[in-house]
Amino acid sequence: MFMTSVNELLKKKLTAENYDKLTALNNPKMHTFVADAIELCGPASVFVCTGSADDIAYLRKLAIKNGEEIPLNVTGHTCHFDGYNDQARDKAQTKYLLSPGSELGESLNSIDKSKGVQEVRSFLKDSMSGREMLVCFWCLGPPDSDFTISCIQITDSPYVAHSESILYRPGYEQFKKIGASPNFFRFIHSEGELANFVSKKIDKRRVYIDLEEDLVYSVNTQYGGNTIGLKKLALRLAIQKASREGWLAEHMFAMGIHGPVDRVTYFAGAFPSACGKTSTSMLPGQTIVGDDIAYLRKKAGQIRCVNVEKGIFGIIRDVNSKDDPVIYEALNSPCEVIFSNVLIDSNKPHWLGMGSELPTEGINHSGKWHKGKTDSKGNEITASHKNARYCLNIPDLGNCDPMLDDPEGVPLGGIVYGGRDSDTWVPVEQAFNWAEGIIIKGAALESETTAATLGAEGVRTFNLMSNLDFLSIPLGRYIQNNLDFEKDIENPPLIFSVNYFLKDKKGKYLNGMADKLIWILWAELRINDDVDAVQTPTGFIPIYEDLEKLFQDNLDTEYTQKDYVQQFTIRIPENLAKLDRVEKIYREKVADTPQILYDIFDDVRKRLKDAQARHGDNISPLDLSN
Ligand code: SPV
Ligand code: MN
Repeated sequence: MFMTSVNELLKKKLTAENYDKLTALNNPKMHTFVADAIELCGPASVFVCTGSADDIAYLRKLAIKNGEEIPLNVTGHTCHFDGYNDQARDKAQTKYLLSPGSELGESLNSIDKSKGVQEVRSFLKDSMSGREMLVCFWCLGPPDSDFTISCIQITDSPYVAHSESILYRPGYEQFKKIGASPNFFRFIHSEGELANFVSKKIDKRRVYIDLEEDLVYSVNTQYGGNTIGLKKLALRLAIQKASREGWLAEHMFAMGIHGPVDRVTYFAGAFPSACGKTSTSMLPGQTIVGDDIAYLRKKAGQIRCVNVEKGIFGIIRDVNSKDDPVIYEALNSPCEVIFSNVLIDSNKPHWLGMGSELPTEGINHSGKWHKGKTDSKGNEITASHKNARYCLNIPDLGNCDPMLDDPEGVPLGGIVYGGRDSDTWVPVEQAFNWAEGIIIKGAALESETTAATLGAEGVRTFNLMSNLDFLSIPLGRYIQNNLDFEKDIENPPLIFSVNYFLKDKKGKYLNGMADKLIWILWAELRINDDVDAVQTPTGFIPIYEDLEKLFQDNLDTEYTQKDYVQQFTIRIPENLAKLDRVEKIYREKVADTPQILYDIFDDVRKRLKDAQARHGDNISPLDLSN
């Protein structure tokens, strides 16, 4: 489109006020994007959100007015429903648009670019007719920092725009600062045709990502993971950008762990969805920087990290006053919260595991609901969906870390990798060094599946760095980038694995929910050289007496030597099987796996076998020395 016609179109379709707001940003590429979206999607009107209090209030009101959100009793609280079959990220229909000659490796889902663009644009054609197009500006990371990435989101869903106003920092002023620069991320979303306020054409749900253009299309869906551009769609763009520029974009929380006296040590942690990531970032007595996505950069010989977001889109299931007091408090206080896919009764939200009895009827993602209701396949519909969520501002939490918005980020002392693992890893273990941490903790991460993505639950799946769903570069290159990242860093963060889901032979969990605090506090002590450790074939584990004291001091519970032995027994056959399982995936599916991965796997396998020859299949930590 020529600039004159862009300008004419904008002038014609926007009110004078909205036109002025848009053109106060002098960015031709952005103007062309908006004009093209208007031509394609055919909205009835266009609203430009500057992030001012009035504009944000407008989005909130619109979400309620058009029925996408329902106001609840507590001031600031609303509820949104996604369609019955639109409750999670759609991995199958999320694809990279690949130009001829580009290569991403066979593990990444892609579609020929011209075919994909044509398809998704045909679904977007006139998709906003009769509705208002919302044009919003946000940024990833704190503004005015090396981490900042400017973004524009176009959507016809005020729920999406409202969620983004909670989750991201305002970007309009930042956009002014980038001037005419073409370097920003673009997201275009339409919920498509609606029935009862939810996307109707689920079979035409698509999320297509154009890495060459830093542009993502999303259509015929409302679920946040598919629609909130700055969340998982931006993570894909950021991973590619980071790879080009020498930093890391990770599916990680960030938090301050408060050690002895006034010491704060910052951690980042990667866990697949629904494996304890948010609850780790919310550990009692600690401070949260972020719960989902972090950017890591090297600065002055240190690795520093920011939360890309300023809010949480967290799983609400099992949030109760006992296990998650800080979140529970916010969910019951007058502040801005969007509940999604919970059960509503008398204008109050209810969810599985909230710690009180649930009503036997109400409204949920299936419509009018009563206990025992089944869906068309005969499956019982639970009161709230297992992936039901809340969306709130981190500064509304009592434990918000003061460094949340620091443009320099927080200095990282430790990195944690964890998954849902019933039988292999011990509750916490420190890798011997950076490379081993990246390879046998991060790149070997597996998890038993949960409700956060569509598909069967409870299946053990490979998920390196918990970032597999979002990788936009070949897996081997991603691993190599992680390995290289410690270069020029004098004291790289220590790398740990954690496992909150270890079970005994009868299938009973060996740890309580609260125990995770102890594993992380121990890691904090290790980083600061305060405690010694026991050496295993795969890393360093705690000495019993240190855990005994940590349990006593922090949870006021007795931690017996029997607990310790049971939890920290090194399960050799399971560890060997895991290495074989994961290595097979790399050999068969990841053509560019760095050789060092196989070398480290071989070293570790040898150490495990030597230990097995000496001690047998199950090695008590008491038989290992420090
Ligand atoms: C996750 O599933 O990892 C989430 C929620 O954080 S989503 O927005 O769906 O990605
Ligand atoms: Mn996530």
